[in-house]
Formats: sequence, structure tokens, C-alpha cells
Amino acid sequence: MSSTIGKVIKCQAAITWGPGEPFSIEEVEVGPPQAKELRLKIVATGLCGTELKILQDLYPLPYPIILGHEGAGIVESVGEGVTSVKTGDRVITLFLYQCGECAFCLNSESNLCLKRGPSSGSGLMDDGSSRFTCKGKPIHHFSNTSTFTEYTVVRETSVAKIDVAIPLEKACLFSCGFSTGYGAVLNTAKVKPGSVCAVFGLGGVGMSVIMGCKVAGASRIIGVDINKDKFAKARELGATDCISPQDLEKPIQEVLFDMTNGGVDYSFEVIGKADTVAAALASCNINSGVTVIVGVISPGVQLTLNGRLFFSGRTMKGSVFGGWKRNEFVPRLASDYMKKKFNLDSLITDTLPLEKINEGFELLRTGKTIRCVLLL
Ligand code: PAD
Ligand code: ZN
Ligand code: ZN
Repeated sequence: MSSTIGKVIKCQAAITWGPGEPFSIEEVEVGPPQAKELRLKIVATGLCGTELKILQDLYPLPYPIILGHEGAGIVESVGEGVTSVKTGDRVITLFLYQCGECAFCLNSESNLCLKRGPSSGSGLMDDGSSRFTCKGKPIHHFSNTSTFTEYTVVRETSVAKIDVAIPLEKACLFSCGFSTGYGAVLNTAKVKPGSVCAVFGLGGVGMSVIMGCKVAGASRIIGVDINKDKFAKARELGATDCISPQDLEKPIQEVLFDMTNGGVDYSFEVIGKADTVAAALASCNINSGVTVIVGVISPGVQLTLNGRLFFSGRTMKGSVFGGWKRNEFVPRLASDYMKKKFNLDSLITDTLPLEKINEGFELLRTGKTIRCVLLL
């Protein structure tokens, strides 16, 4: 590895040239890391529902771009001033910008940075340039990570060391999907033992919410999805009931209300659609029900909520990356993983090489995979 230090690396990457375009595998040049940056050899990267939304809903991003934010890899080299990691360290990527210095970053209760919030930024590094070029053109970075490439360059603050015995092809799910769902339960909702929970959307993130609810001691976990093929896995992971809204004669919120004698204690929306947000809110109990919105709602979509739902004690809140901070999530998740509190492996239903990335997203779009992991 040492022979590449300080040099431009040529490697394969999946480039998205414009909104909604399929991934194109190209040779890219990846420049060496600058101050406070590091270059990473990506070993594994999961395909997350957020990228699926970006592709389908034509998100306004700076194109061309290298997407991907659920990565795990090995540090190839570090730029000037990097102190927390070194060449050869195993790390996972962190898509949330956390400067580590502002009032929010210093507050133990918050994980969104004052400087950037959850925004993925301009697609450029802090010096205003990109480390990727392809066919002579600069290619943008995505979400502080860009993992659909054999090598990427990220800020030092965009990785977390993972020096425990978890294979990187599994640990990549700590980088987004698993941590987001699990943390939404433990950090954002703070589900109490004995609670009744409903989970709308049984993708990789929703399944991780189910695992979180189980660890929190929920007495009942109701999975809701229009794809009934997801139910077997949801039950295996801890769901006590599974319902498809399409099988019902009444709206899902009324059915949940009746089933639970007055509504659930916690509902999690893990889809990102306006109507399921409204249904999740209406499903929770009028005194202390809490709805957590994990699903990313596409830009421009407005929510329509009946104001009467708030003539109650209900709470509705958002959650990004499960409320985790860079320095705290890996030790906690690794410890729970070692104690076998959750089954990370069962989320990975497919593995593919980088060249088959379009096939992987097709599996996700058609609901045939929970998490497909690309092995680079
Ligand atoms: P996924 O595509 O694997 O899962 C979505 C699930 O929702 C699928 O099982 C669908 O069948 C189901 N679904 C779709 N429409 C409906 C409907 N009307 N009613 C019931 N079920 C439905 O995605 P994922 O699990 O990777 O991600 C789920 C969401 O979470 C998505 O919006 C993604 O952008 C968001 C997310 N948020 C964060 C965060 O930090 N807040 C992080 C990662 C992902
Ligand atoms: Zn994600
Ligand atoms: Zn900050």
C-alpha cells in the first residue's frame, strides 16, 4: 500500500453523470488527501434507501457525482495534521458532518453540526476542490463520503475507527442503515420497556428499528409494509405482528388504534412519504404517543396533517443517523454486537461486485433485498 502514498490513484468508480441516470463504471483518478483529510480503500458499501430516493426523485445534487455513504474500509494514507487515524486503520464512513468544535457538536445530546446540519454540502472538499477526476472533469463528492469507488478521500472527521473483530463487509451497515434505525429507538424515542411500537417500512432501516425496539424491551412490535415478502424477516428479528395496509378495509391508523386499545406508544416512519407520516402520527396514543420520522422526505414534499391530531399529548420528532455522535456510536454498537443483542448479519441479503451496482439498486427498488452490500 505504501507505494501509492502521495500519488494519484487510478481506480474504478460508479459515477452518476446526471439526475436519475444509471451508474456508469469508469476509471477515475483519486488525488492524495490534503490537510485534515484521509484517503480510504473502500472494502464494502451498502446500498441505502436514501440513494434510491435520490435516483428516483431526481434530487438536486451537484452532478457528476460519486454517491454512496454506507462504507467501510482501510486508511491508505492521511494528509497533514491528521491525528486520530493512520495508514492501515479499519474505519467506517460517517455521512453526517460533525466538526467536533461548535456548540452543537460539543453538546452530548445533539448530533447535527451548527455549520452544516444534515445537508450533504457542496460536493467539494473544504478547499473548494474535488479529489476525483474522470475524463478530465472534476467529479463531486457526496455526503462527506462517496463510497461507490475503490478509493475515496474524506475529512478526518468523516470516519470512525472500528478496531473490533467485526468484518468490514458487515460493519459497513454501522455507517448508516443499522445505526440509523437502532439509534432512532434508543437515542431519539428512548423507548421504555413494555411499550407498544409500530414500524412503518420494513427496509434495512425499518428492520433495524425492530431490533432496537426488541433490545429496548418493547412488549409488542407491529411491522407495517405494503410488501408482504418483508414479513418473515421482520418476525425473525422481533416483530410480533405484521400488517399490509393494502389488505385492510379501514385506514391503517384505525386498525392500529383498535389493535392496541388506544394507539401505540411509539410509531416510527421509515419510508419517507407524506401519507405514511400522517398515518404514523394518527396511530399513536393521544396521551404520550411519540412518532419518530426516520424516512427522508423528498425536497418540495409538504406534509398534510390534521391539526386535531395535536389536540392531544402526542409528540412528533425527526431523527438523523439515529442521533449518534462520531465518537460514541462504534463502541456502543460493537459492544451490543459482541453481546449478540442484535443480528446484523441477517440484514445483508445480497452481496455484489461494484460493476453490478445497477443490479443491486434494482433489487432494492423492487423490494427483493433488505441490504445489498457491494464488495470492492
Ligand atoms: P428501503 O427501500 O429498503 O425500505 C423502504 C420500505 O418501505 C420498503 O420495504 C417498502 O416496501 C416500504 N414502503 C414503501 N411505501 C410504503 C407504504 N406506502 N406503506 C408501507 N410501506 C411502504 O429503504 P431503507 O430501509 O434503506 O430506508 C428507509 C427510509 O429511511 C428512506 O426514506 C431513507 O431515505 C431513510 C433513511 N434515513 C436516514 C436518516 O438518518 N434519517 C438514514 C438512512 C435512511
Ligand atoms: Zn443511508
Ligand atoms: Zn459542529
